[in-house]
Amino acid sequence: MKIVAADVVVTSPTRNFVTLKVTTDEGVTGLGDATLNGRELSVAAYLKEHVVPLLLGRDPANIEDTWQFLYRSGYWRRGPVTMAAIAAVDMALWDIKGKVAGMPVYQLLGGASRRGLSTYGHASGRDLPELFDSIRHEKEHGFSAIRVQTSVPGIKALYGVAAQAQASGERYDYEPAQRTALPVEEDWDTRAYLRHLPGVFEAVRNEFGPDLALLHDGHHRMTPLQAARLGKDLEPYDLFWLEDCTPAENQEALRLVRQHTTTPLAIGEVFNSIYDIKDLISEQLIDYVRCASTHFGGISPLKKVMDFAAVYQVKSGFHGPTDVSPVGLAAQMHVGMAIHNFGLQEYMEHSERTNAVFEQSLTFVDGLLHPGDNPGLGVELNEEEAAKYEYQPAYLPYNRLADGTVHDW
Ligand code: CS2
Ligand code: MG
Repeated sequence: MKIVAADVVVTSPTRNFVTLKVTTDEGVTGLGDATLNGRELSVAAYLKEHVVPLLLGRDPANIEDTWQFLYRSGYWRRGPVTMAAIAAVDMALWDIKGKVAGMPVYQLLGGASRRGLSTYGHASGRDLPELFDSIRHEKEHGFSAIRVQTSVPGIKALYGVAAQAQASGERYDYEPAQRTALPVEEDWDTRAYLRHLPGVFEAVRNEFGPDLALLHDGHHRMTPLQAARLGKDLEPYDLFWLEDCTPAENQEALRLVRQHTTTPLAIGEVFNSIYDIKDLISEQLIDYVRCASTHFGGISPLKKVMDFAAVYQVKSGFHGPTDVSPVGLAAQMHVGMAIHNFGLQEYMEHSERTNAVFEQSLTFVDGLLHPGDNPGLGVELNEEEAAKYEYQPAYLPYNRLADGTVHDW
């Protein structure tokens, strides 16, 4: 079998998605996600200009060889643009392999290690009553693990907090990338945040009892010492994990945090390769790998990093926001089904419009997500629907401190 075409499809149903569609001479097609939130067109160009010409004529069966060829022959390795492009090819080839074999991809990765994937939902509130409503809403939706984000007095806009109360019956459609010509500026004050957050978790624990798994995303904003203090302060409320407590590029930071707290740590959504996370795993400085198939080079490296992590009892907690497309989500669901050291899957649910563009076989029943048993990844692109939505520039917000200094967002 030979690859005869590879097309890059950019569509923007409710947000921008970049998808690679690989076609073989036997008419089998495979999909891959190449979406890099806020920088989408750079990956589309990388694919179109530099990857597609190399794929034509190749045997789609040789996934590992194609991955190594794209990684090594490019000379300039790693980075989110390169790795998202390679990820899209890797996913598309696994999709094709599954379709040829007549099996869902998780079967090719070793078969199912569980009935489905435990997931966590997102709750947020501008005050406690709104937060409690949001948590109830997520529980009713089937989630037994919930990420809790809250407004902080003195900070106007805050990451992960919905701008409006969740209307009853409606899911929280989380959309931080805004379709504006320039990134929106937000404000930040770490001391105010550190003072406020433990009280919120105390109130949530008192209200919802000891069973509910609670998570929190620090979104890269603290210094190592501040993170260590927050981890300690949150210990009485038994978090499932504290995510991205410090900026991920400073790996040493986790060593300091770890020495001070037993709050479990999760990190990795911005990582692109095993080299970003190997020391954190082997030194047992983290508990959950947050990498996403799309930004980590695809299914092949994600499966490998999890097999490496298994040696150290580190589990998965793959990044699943709405900017990972249904194709990227499916790719990591198949990995999650197969590996023994699965932990928890983030699940935000895509909008109806997105789901009309990407037709999916996934199911979500009683909090358990399953990729379905269609051959391949279980996602098909409805190209007519996709063509209705043109790309729209969108940016993530950014932060400034009170004195005007730019801060991590
Ligand atoms: C996040 C994301 O889901 C998460 O944990 O940190 O919402 C993140 O901000 C976006 O994926 C950025 O594109
Ligand atoms: Mg996060």
